[in-house]
This record gives sequence, structure tokens and C-alpha cells, in this order.
Amino acid sequence: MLPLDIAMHRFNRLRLAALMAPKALVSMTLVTMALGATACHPLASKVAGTPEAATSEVTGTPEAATSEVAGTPEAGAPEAGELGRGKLETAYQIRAIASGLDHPWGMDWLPDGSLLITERPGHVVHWRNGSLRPIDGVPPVLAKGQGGLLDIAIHPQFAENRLVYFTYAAGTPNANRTQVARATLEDDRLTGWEVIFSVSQNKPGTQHFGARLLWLPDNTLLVSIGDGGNYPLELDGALIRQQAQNTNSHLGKVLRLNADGSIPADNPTIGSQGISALWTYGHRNIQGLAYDALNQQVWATEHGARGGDELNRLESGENYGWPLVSHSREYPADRLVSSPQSQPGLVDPQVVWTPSIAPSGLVVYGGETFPGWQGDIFAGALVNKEVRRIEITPTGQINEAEAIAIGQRVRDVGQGPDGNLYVLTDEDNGQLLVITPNN
Ligand SMILES: [Ca+2]
Repeated sequence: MLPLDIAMHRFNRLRLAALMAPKALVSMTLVTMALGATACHPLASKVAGTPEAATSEVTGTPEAATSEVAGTPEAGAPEAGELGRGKLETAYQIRAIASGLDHPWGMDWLPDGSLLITERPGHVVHWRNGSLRPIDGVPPVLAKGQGGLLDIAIHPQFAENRLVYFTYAAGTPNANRTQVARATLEDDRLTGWEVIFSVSQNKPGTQHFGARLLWLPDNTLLVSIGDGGNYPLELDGALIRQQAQNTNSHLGKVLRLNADGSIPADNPTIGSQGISALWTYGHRNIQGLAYDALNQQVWATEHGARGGDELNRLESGENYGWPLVSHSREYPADRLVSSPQSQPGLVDPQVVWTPSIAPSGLVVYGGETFPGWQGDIFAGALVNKEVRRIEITPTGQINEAEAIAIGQRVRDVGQGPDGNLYVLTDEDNGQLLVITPNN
């Protein structure tokens, strides 16, 4: 399948802009923040004494929150038969259900329906019954630049083992690496923090840690690792981004681990003497990883440089091209990173976003709450402050169907056990938003 070409993408952006015109105001729900008085977590000071302050102070509240996209596809849109499934009739509303989060990065649900959220400066909070409580026990992390406490993933058998997994940046601003750790959740505390995996080498600078986590159905764990940083940052005398093609480095890869951090025996062989744990390679900085249970497919979004953001279908052992092929341009100079932009043996992206939307959290919707959205991919966007809904047609074509305007930088998107979509916003006063049907 060919990638969505740039011209088509620009056309779609115009179409999306039309779809995004606000048709109703968001209904905001004030959240009562019930925090323990003993907490030393930053949340405590933010909301102490004035429980509603965190919500009422919100600036840049979600706009265009209710979108009614009924009607016939506009001229030039894909054939109705391709869209199928009546998806253009889904309406929704967006509410803020928690505020006062300090640059939240990742979230995952516990079996009781409550939610654990990471904050990049190095904190974990527990959202439950409308309140936020701090979770202690996180060691210091390198909270600088793009680094910090990053993703979180609850073990698939959490009910039996109470294990929670994290990615984070460790080290100093000039020598650091992404690590994977796990810990046991006991009430409001993490115990037994254990580093189960460290990236192969230190890197300089505080860019491109990657660090999304994704459990596969066989209980192995995918971890995305960034290429280390932008031009002209170097490592070992060459641009650090070239590590994405170095099969003796974890930089610029997706790794596959067992739950204890060991390497699965059935991982692919990448490179004649490649380092262990590699699952795919040739990535710049994957910020979204999602599993499509219906099609048993892994999807990933990665940032380009000045355009060239990508949505990829990931397959074990494949090379996704960075920096040999890319639609990106260099930051300091207006020239392409690579020419050509496609090459035999390197997997082309399914969607290229130029200009960049800065894709973040990713989820494939599989719930009953939005029947019209089943099987669709939802991609957060930091720069565009929205969530993109991407349809996969029955013939496997990719169609960017809709932009759900959020009005804040979107860091993560997930599907709750109630079938609603949840969104974390990357702000000083970050929010947890819920997207529900507009019935
Ligand atoms: Ca690529």
C-alpha cells in the first residue's frame, strides 16, 4: 500500500478544518480534588484549601468540543463505500474530569476502573472516583528537556501480582539513557522499584527518549526508544540519529521484552551480530504505540523533524528507514534529511504528516460505547492540540477522517474500561479529559 501522499494530506487538512468548526460549547464539570493533607506531592500545594481552584483557573479550555459530523461526505472525500460503517454520524462531547496535573505523560487503568497517571517531573497520581491522590515511591528521574518519568503500563495480570511498569530518563543532562522499571503497588505506595532494562549506551542531551510501553497479547512488552537527538548532535563521531540504523544500539528502535526484562527467545534477528531485544528499527522518536486486537496489528506514530511525522504498521524485524529515508527537513537548514524518500527494503509509513502535528499517545478503539469508531486509530497531537481519528477501510486503506479539537497539547489518548476515550494534556495545569457520546 502506498503512503498517503502529501498533497492528499494537505487537502485533508483543509477538509478537517471545515469539520472542526465549533458547533456547541464544551460542558465542563468541576472536579472536586480530595487530596490527603499529609501528601508532599506538588498536587497537594496546588489545590490545598481551594479544591476547585485547579479547575476554575484553567485557561484555554477545550474548544469545539462537540462535533457533529453528520451528513454526506464532501466533494473530493473518499467514496462513501470506502468509509462505510456510518462513521460520519458519531457525535461526542468532551469534559475535564481532573485538573492540576503537572505535565502528565502516560496513563493506564487498574482493574477497578481507576487510573494511574505519570507526571513528567517524576510523580505518579491515582485518579479514582473523581479525585487525585499522589502515589509515593518513585525514585529521582532526569526531569529535563524531553526527559522525566514517561510512560506507565499495568501488568496484564495486575490483579494477581500488582506490578506496574514505567519508562523514564535516568542520568545527567550530558550522559543519560531510557530505562524500564517495575514496582509493586501497595495502597498509595510503590515498593520494590526494580530496573529491568537499560538502553545500551549513554547519550548526551535531553531529547528523543521515546519510551512508550505496549503489552502484546503474549504478555511481552514493547518499548519504543528514540534515536537520541536532533542534528547536529553527535555520538561516537557521527550524527547520533544514525544509531537508528546501528543494530548494536537500542537507540531508534522498538524493543520487545519479557515481563522480567529478559529477552524473548522468538525475537527477530536484526543485523548479523545485532544487540538483543530489538523488534523493529529505523525509528526517529516513537511517541505512540497501540495494538489493534481486531487485526492483530501494532501501530506506531513517530515524530519527524520539520514535517515527516509518520504513522507506521509495525512488523517484527522490519526497518522503518530513519534516517535513510524520511519526509523530514533539517531544523537549521531548509533541506531534506534524505533523498530519496523511499527505498526498497525500508518500510514506508502509512500516513505522513507535513507540516508536523507532533503525534503523541495512540490507541485503536475497540469498545462498544462508540460503535461507529470501532477499529479506528486515535492519535494525539501536541502541536495541533487535537486528537486525529484515522479510519482503516475494509480494503485496508487509511483515511484521516476527523480532528477532535482539544485546545491543549495532547500527550496521551486511551480507551477506558467504560468504552470512553480519555485524553491527557501536556500543560503546567494539565487535565484529564473524557470524550463521551453526545446522546
Ligand atoms: Ca520511516
